[in-house]
Amino acid sequence: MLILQRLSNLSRNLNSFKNIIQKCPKRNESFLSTSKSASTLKTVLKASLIGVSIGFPVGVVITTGYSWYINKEASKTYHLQGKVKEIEILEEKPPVTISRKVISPVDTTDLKLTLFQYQTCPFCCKVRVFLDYYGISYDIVEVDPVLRREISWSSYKKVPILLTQVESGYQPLNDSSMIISLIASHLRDRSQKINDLIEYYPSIAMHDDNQKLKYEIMNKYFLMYKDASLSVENTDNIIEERKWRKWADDVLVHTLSPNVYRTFDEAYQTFNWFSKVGKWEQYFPTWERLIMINVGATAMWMISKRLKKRHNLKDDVRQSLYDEINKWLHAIKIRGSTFMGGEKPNLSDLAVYGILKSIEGCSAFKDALDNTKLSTWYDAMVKEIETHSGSKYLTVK
Ligand SMILES: N[C@@H](CCC(=O)N[C@@H](CS)C(=O)NCC(=O)O)C(=O)O
Ligand SMILES: *[C@@H]1O[C@H](CO)[C@@H](O)[C@H](O)[C@H]1NC(C)=O
Ligand SMILES: CC(=O)N[C@H]1CO[C@H](CO)[C@@H](O)[C@@H]1O
Repeated sequence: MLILQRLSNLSRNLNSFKNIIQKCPKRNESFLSTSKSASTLKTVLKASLIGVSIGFPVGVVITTGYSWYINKEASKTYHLQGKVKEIEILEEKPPVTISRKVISPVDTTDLKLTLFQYQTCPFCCKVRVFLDYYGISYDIVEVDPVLRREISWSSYKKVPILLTQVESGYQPLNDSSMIISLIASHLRDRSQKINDLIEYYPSIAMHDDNQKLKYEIMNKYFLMYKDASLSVENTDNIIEERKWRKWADDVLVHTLSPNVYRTFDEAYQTFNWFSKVGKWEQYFPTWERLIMINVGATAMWMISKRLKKRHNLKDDVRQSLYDEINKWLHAIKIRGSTFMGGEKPNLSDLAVYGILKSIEGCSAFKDALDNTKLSTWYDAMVKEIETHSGSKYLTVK
């Protein structure tokens, strides 16, 4: 949902809209009305030559100045490059009310987990699907996407956050893909404790393409196989699984927003569905829920246009969604099996399913079912998750 983050971008968006609306028609008007007479044309040409000769250096100065400024800002943080973020651990459980408990009858792990989430955030859906598939019990805390008081104890400000009980206290885990890789590594070999595994997923400071300092979680798509020797065939499968997990986060997920907020009506319907399945009525006061729906729908509808451009979606955004889904289905077809993981789902099946599940109640999802062959794989996944079929493969220990 990224609501707040996008809301804060809203004013910037509005500004660029205003620029487009104000600039384009004016330019066309003046061109049409002056092209009739040769002398005015000459004047215009001369004026625009002057315009160009002034505009070009001004442009160069502005661009150089801007990148000088960006580099100057970046230079203040270059000494932080490569810095490893210290891992925070809590002594006490944060005082929050559990929204609901998911109790699995087949849970053989002794994991004590609390998931801080938005019900329809694709990254949170991914984590829930993973836990449900393996039949692991967990508590859920539904976070208010506007005020986010429920995660005020955390310096990491996104969801999902998975709070795990460990010997020395409560260990929060930050990112959906890291959470899944870490817990999956633990499930393969329970002698690898959460506290030990966390060392393999450090957050390291780096500068991105825009010279902005950010922390990147290392190895987030990697499982830790410690000492296990793997066959070449297994290695191939692992690489494929990793590739599609990354694709789910980097590509598939970006087709969602422009689709579910495509028109104002669709955005409004989408937020009403969020409210329903997120049980906003139950968890949040009415005024807060109405703000979330109305402001959210309006903002996202406007912002989705920009997201469409940023992620290079087609003008008909549905087509981009179908294209990506077809890419996925085609790759499974080539493998000649029900799932990417073969006869049983692997982590990439779980990730793609989780992400698509986050839009289940939107018309974009219905359209995707009608216009692609998604349903065969999707229905098979629904069954796997509902029956916690992954629990069969967990060794009791
Ligand atoms: N890479 C993170 C992304 C998580 C993320 O972007 N979460 C969104 C919700 S979908 C969020 O919490 N954004 C901040 C906000 O909404 O204020 C993950 O995979 O967990
Ligand atoms: C989660 O993020 C916070 C804030 O960036 C950081 O302090 C903490 O150590 C991170 N936790 C893990 C397990 O990486
Ligand atoms: C975690 C998991 O179940 N991974 C599986 C992914 O799929 C391959 C087969 O393609 C299996 O070998 C992995 O065990």
